Amino acid sequence: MKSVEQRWPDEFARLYREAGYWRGETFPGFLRDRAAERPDAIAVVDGARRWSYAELHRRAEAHAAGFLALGLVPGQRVVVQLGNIAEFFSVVFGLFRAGLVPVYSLPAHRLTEIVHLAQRSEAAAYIAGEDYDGFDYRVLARDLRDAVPEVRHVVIVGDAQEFMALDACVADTANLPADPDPAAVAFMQISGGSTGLPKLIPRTHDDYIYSFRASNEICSVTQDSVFLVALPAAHNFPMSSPGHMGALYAGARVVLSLAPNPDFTFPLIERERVTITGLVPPLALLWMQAAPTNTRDLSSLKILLVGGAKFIPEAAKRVRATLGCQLQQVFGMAEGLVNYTRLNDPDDIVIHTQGRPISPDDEVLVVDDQGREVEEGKPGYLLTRGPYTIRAYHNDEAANQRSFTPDGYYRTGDVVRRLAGGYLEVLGRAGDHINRAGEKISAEEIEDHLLAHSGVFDAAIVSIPDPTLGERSCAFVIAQEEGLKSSTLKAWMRKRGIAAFKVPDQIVFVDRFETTAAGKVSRKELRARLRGEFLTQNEENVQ
Ligand code: OOB
Repeated sequence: MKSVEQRWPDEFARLYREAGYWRGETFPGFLRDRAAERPDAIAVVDGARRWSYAELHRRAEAHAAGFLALGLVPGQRVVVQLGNIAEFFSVVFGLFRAGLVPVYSLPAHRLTEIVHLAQRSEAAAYIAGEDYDGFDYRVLARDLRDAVPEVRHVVIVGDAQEFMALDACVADTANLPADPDPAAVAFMQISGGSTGLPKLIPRTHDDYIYSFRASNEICSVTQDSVFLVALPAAHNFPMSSPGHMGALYAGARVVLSLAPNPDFTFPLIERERVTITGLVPPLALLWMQAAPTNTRDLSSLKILLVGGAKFIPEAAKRVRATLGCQLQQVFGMAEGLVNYTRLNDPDDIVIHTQGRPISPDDEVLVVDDQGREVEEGKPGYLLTRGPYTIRAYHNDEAANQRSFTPDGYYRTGDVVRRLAGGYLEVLGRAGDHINRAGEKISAEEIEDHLLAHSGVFDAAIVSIPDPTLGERSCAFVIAQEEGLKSSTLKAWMRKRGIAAFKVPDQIVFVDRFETTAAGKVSRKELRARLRGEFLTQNEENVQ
């Protein structure tokens, strides 16, 4: 089994410690501290369930002992697939306490993705809920065990059937090991990058805690805050910007919503007096649309963070008037770097930029095709390194070669302009992924699925602007089967065991892909050309 690590060169690690970014704190350590300081304060609200800090801490410790009693060994990886339920927290804090490494998958993921994550991380266990949003994860667990027998343990929240129930996964905490090393990897996030299958992003206690501790300051999160988790809890954005982890670090209250739409969230905002939340742009639009006819009291809401995809200025302008709260734009990535507009920034900055980095030691370069820095105000590719940006993916040498410069900068793939004061405006991206309502879909990954269909000769996936989703996916397909229909192909894709958001929104059949006189074009050029042709032909249909 490969060990999981994330290392910065010594001189950087020293600088980050000396500057006070890395303080040697750990997840189990801060939860224990909060539980000691404010045992009765409510940490997590899930429907009618309200867990205090003492309760969350007690459960996490018992599960930590339970996980180790199964035979799991510190350092092993555990794929976690839980929705917005309280057990998300008792499970992950239990894993942290045991020195086990959660690999965060999304509830929308299906067998293909879970198998990939389990294999790539060499996971020894899988933890899921019995069902969520109408899907039975025990079925997925059975298929996973067949596909990857190395996943020896399955723990299910709720009715576990033949598996181990989370409630039963408890043991005496007397023999728990010491807290993990703050420089060790605490968990792995997954990348929504542009090539192939998701990559694993190892984040350490030191670096991640810094990112949300500093975010708390930037977003004024204190123990009196109430943070609503409207997006999937396993996403990096609602986890750390400042997110549920920032809120728990502050000793604040985390309120879970099963769905992000106003029918679910507005009553929760009223009932729990929510003060801050984060949304992707399409949801922010939906909330603003619902606000005029809403009868719920949203006056407690002070801050709305919007990020994950570009929030257009016309929409950004309307946040305060419609929802009565202050907007903070967030431009971040699971690999690290996060930018915020600040609470005291002038409207112009808040509306037109995606903020500036968290840390004075976030190094940002905006470069041209040759890697030379461009002038302020000119578009270029964003490269970054810093105290909470990874230096390498886990177990993926090819991706590491592509995604990091020799001196350790992460190539974000985003095209930005740097403005006065270090503010960034996101203009687009270099890589071929579709940013569908904040979910990143790799063109290559979907093309590979389509090519597996016997009726498909070739396929190219492109992003098309969409008025509600921001972008939607469009597959150009050359069929080699008479009468192949897009509905058939979509239905077939749905059965491939992939997240539903990856099924192409639209399929356009074409006879051939144009090539240049010189012969074959690259996939990248082909996608760009198809996209261009589609947009010119459908000018009035797309935004
Ligand atoms: C967040 O993280 P990821 O890893 O799902 O996606 C990162 C990518 C960025 O490289 C960029 O292409 C895009 O998502 N993005 C934005 C954006 N925020 C993210 N593009 C335009 N405007 C924005 N405000 O999406 C994420 C992680 C932490 C905080 C916020 C978002």
